[in-house]
Amino acid sequence: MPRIRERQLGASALLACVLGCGGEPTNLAPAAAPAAPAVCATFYADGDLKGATLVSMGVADNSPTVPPAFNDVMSSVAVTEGCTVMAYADGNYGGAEVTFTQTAKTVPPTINDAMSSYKCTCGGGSAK
Ligand SMILES: [Ca+2]
Repeated sequence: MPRIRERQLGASALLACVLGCGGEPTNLAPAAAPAAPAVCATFYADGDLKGATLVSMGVADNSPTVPPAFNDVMSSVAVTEGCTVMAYADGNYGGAEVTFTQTAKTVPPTINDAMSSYKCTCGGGSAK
């Protein structure tokens, strides 16, 4: 008889725990997926990542033109890890093209003060 009461006690204690023992919340949030980078790359008007900036947002950002104030001024670029920037000397992805897979505090002469359009992609995604 005492053993049965013991078992009943154990069962009710277990039930109480299922309903909530306190402490950790029971509704566990699913593991967060790696967030897509909000910024693909940041272009700078001057070298050493200085001067006016133009920010490329998203995992696939194509700009056939850049804002007039930023046309032919890019001199350095900060590339988000895992992202790739293709900078073009002319609009609509024309002219000399330089690809950046990492931050460049200086850029090749072919693209320095020349960028007029760009494509930026992250995570191996293909831009259209
Ligand atoms: Ca410049």
